[in-house]
Amino acid sequence: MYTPPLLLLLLTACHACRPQLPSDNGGDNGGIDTALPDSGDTEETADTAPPLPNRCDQLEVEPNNALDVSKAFLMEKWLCGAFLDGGSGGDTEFLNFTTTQQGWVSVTLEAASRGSNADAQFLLYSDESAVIAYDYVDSTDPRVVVPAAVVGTYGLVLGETGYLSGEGYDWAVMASLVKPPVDWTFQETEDNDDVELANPFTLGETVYGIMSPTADKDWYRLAVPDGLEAVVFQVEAFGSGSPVDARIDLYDIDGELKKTCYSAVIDYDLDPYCEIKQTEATEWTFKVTDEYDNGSAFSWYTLSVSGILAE
Ligand SMILES: [Ca+2]
Ligand SMILES: [Ca+2]
Ligand SMILES: [Ca+2]
Ligand SMILES: [Ca+2]
Repeated sequence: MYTPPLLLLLLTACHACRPQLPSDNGGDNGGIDTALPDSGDTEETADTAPPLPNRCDQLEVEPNNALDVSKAFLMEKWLCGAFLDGGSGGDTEFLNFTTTQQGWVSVTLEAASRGSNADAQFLLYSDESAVIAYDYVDSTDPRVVVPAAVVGTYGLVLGETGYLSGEGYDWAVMASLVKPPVDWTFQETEDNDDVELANPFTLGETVYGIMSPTADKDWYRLAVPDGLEAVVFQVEAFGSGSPVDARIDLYDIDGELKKTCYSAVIDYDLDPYCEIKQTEATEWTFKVTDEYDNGSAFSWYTLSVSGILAE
């Protein structure tokens, strides 16, 4: 997965601009309130407003090319817009939405899947985290599902990966509160960044972990009984909307690296799945990292370890 510069630049800008976020400035940010489509008294919702396009519940309001003109939109409804007249720098869309409770949030951006020419990407950020999403499994349309611990305003910046804009570069985005996409039996305990600090792991369990800060290392230690044929390590992350591209490094009882798992058997499945033959009682240590050392409070994974019994 490569890293286009566009949203990285915006990300840097956003960090610099954090004190001006709508949630922080008491609502005196021009444009935020007037962008809400249900406010009933704005020019955008006048009687003469054209009907909404198919599968659109609200429309983008320009200008929105900078954080100080970020436009609020409603969760659970499609917001439609276009990368239009952006010049050589492309058209960027600074948006925001507000949660009312803790939980998990999904953000889905549809462009190619709606017939648009745009290769759309987005930056999602809160006061404490940020993630950039380029694509999702087998589509150039990005989607993330992340824990939303912060109740309040989340920023969203949309961009076209090649800075392209014009006729036919439409997009639609929705932010939703969703159920947790995964189950787990225990949560990691930091600091586990060194093998000496490995969290104990029992066969049959599933851990929930966060890759944060960047270049986080999560070490685990697993006792394996005899009578097994193999041990199976299985990550769930990217395939369920996490930004994490996980990797597992497995070490034997002597501390020797025995196997590194990057992905599943199926193409495009970034979530590692690996089996390792193990018939005698022993101990494994293993480390979960992000392949690109990315990390944030949004960067979650689960890892299940199970035994395959000998015939
Ligand atoms: Ca636009
Ligand atoms: Ca714009
Ligand atoms: Ca961690
Ligand atoms: Ca760690």
